[in-house]
Amino acid sequence: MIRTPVCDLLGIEYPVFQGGMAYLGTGELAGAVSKAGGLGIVGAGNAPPSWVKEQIGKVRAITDRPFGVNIMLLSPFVRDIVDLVVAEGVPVITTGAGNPGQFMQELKRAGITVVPVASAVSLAKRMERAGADAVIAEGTESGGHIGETTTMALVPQVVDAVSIPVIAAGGIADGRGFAAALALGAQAIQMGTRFVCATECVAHPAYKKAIIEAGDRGTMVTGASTGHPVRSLKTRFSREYERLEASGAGVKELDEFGIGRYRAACVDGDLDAGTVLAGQIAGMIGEELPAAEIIQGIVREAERVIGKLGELPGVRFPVA
Ligand code: TUI
Repeated sequence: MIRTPVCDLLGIEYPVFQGGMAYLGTGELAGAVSKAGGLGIVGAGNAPPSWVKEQIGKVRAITDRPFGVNIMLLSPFVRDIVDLVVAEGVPVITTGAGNPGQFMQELKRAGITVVPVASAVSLAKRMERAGADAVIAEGTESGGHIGETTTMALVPQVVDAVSIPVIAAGGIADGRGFAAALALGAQAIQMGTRFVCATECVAHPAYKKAIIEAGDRGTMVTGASTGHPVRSLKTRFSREYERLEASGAGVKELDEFGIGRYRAACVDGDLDAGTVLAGQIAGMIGEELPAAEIIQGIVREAERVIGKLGELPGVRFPVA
């Protein structure tokens, strides 16, 4: 049994978070993850509060266990989503793509546990000062909007820089990665790409298939010139976007070219015109599985890996 203080902080059985993904972090997926003992997270993305409220209702119809809502801080509805999660008594909030400082006191006063995502040590320290209960250190291996530092380098530096629990995200999809994250000082892991390929995830079958078929070099990063670098699978659209960006197109033109592309891929399954947000670990994901099997499998494998650390092939631990 892998238990850490984060399990007690959040009232969950296993220290495994599901990344809060726009469109894909629905009530069905978040409910399945929470029911299985992890932390399921509804991804508010750019959705209106009515959609998020519906998803919260779906989670609660599936399980009484704790769950979260991810607030994407660039959303035009961010103010209304904060009001909604307070009114609904959502137990845990994660945030992405910004600093939740301005909402922190309000969320904390409502008794909500606040766990922002940070992609750099400076951000993690700022979030701790603002009152965060824990922080998700997300490496550049992740899908979607990313920072510069790898999970391997970021996690221990964040662990050393803050006193609150750290959750590792980016490039983790099996028990070896889970064990490595614990070795780096993390108290939990968060997985996005792995849960896109959960049976309960509403991603279009073509989107899941593209992840399952991707190799280790299957992703690329575009949008650095806009200030919002994004990792996605190499598709016809992402190549076209890369060419447009390299030709010196401005932020406005690039933003317009990108409108609706994520929805096109994950809802409509249009992989030519759409953007398939996914992390580098897509290369290791080989099948669609129910969320409960993903969680049980990764916990069991991490336990086995940790138990066998003294028996690694070719590695000898000198006896003092
Ligand atoms: O947020 C994510 N992943 C996302 S958000 C998203 S929607 C989007 N699409 C295009 C452009 C921007 C957003 C798709 N994927 N992960 C968590 C995350 N947060 N990664 C990096 C950050 C982050 C970045 C800057 C957190 C804080 C931050 O603060 C900046 C500041 O100056 O305060």
